[in-house]
Amino acid sequence: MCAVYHKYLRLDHLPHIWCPGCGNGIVMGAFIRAMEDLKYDQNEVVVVSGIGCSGRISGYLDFNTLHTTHGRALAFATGIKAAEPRLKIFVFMGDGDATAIGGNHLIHACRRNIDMTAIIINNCTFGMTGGQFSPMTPKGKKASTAPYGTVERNFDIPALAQAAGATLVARVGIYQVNLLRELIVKASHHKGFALLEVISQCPVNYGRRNQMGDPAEMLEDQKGIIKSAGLGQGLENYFGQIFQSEQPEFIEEYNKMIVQAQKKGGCDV
Ligand SMILES: Cc1ncc(C[n+]2csc(CCOP(=O)(O)OP(=O)(O)O)c2C)c(N)n1
Repeated sequence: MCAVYHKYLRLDHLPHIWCPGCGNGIVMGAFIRAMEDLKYDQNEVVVVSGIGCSGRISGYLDFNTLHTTHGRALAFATGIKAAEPRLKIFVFMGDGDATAIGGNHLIHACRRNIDMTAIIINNCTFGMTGGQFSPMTPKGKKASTAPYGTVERNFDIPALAQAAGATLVARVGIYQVNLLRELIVKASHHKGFALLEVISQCPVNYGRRNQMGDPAEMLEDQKGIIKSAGLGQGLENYFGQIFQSEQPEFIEEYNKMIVQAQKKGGCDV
């Protein structure tokens, strides 16, 4: 990586823990390039992550960072934003982190339309713990907990987020790394809750079990994953920005309520 980007990395924390062919490093690379485009002061950026292989991203980045508990990254991020609204918040989650144990936090962050950028790295599995099926494992695919293939349907993350109230929603594949960089910039400029689903690959705990070939072949396969993810939602084969709207943002609304309550001399509770 070009030395200009080294300032965004905690070089003393490298080498990273990710397996060869993993998509997490590609997402992190796109993120630091987007930071260069955004020209934020590193001290005004907060990177929050949950637990999982993808959750390690916060440890390698030299911003204000918080590596939180499994599924709770958005809850921590909400607290930070409420306390210091001037900060630019980016939240990294795995698909298990965001849609299984953290699924409730996800829908409510969308509903509140709180101003932050959430990035779900969807490798279709619980990667760190050995490849259990997650709510994003496509039906029929094998997992350590589904040796004959899972019988459940997966969520469609963009459709879920849009229905729950997120105001910018996008889906991008790992191989579309420049588009990912652009979408991170756009999401950060957006006032409200922006959600990016990055379709990624876990060659070791998911690809190998499903005979999906090498990491390059898994990148080819991402188009198919996107097709099955959007089935029936009108989002088949959809890459890039899917939805954007303008809705009141949570912190702004909350502050308005405080001003009103103070004018009236307090609430009657
Ligand atoms: C409360 C709690 N439950 C379970 C775990 C075990 N755990 C650690 S990482 C992980 C899987 C993470 O999978 P995912 O979020 O998809 O991220 P990936 O590792 O694939 O990037 C689990 C279940 C935990 N650390 N904490």
